[in-house]
Amino acid sequence: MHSTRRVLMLNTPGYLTKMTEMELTLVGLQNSGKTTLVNVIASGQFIEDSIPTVGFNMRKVTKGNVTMKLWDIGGQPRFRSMWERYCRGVNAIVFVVDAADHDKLEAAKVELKGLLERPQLIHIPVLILGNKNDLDNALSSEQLVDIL
Ligand SMILES: Nc1nc2c(ncn2[C@@H]2O[C@H](COP(=O)(O)OP(=O)(O)OP(=O)(O)O)[C@@H](O)[C@H]2O)c(=O)[nH]1
Ligand SMILES: [Mg+2]
Repeated sequence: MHSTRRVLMLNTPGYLTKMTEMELTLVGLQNSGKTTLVNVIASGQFIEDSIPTVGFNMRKVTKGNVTMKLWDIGGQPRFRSMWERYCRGVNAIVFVVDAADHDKLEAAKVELKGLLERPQLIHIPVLILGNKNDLDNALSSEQLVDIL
């Protein structure tokens, strides 16, 4: 018995075959899970005991034809004045929210609003990422939209 092999020819659009580089900045309150997310994107591993980021980290990750430069900025109040500087000129901003920490949502809202109002960032797309949705008390994305 012999197997039949099918050859599939795809006419891929240019953006899939060309090397693309993009730069993203992750911001959000401390403990929202930015560094953990970067680790998962970079190595597929959930590292439980990540330590709070002091200042920022930069990681370059290549997935297929896309190389991402990820700026992971500390979320503690003393680092928040740096956020704008690291967000300028990037392709997109990822604002990470701990969807299970209800007490911090108001503070997250204030910081998000402040960031969106910066004239230098007005044209940069922002992704709001509701994180920690594995936890029972995590809010859904619809609930986050209502609150934020
Ligand atoms: N249950 C759960 N815990 C998470 C998740 N993501 C991150 N954590 C935990 O949340 C804590 C904080 O994660 P970090 O990635 O250090 O948070 P951060 O936003 O980088 O914090 P700063 O660097 O201080 O701004 C760690 O104990 C993580 O293990 C998640 O998706 N689910
Ligand atoms: Mg961090």
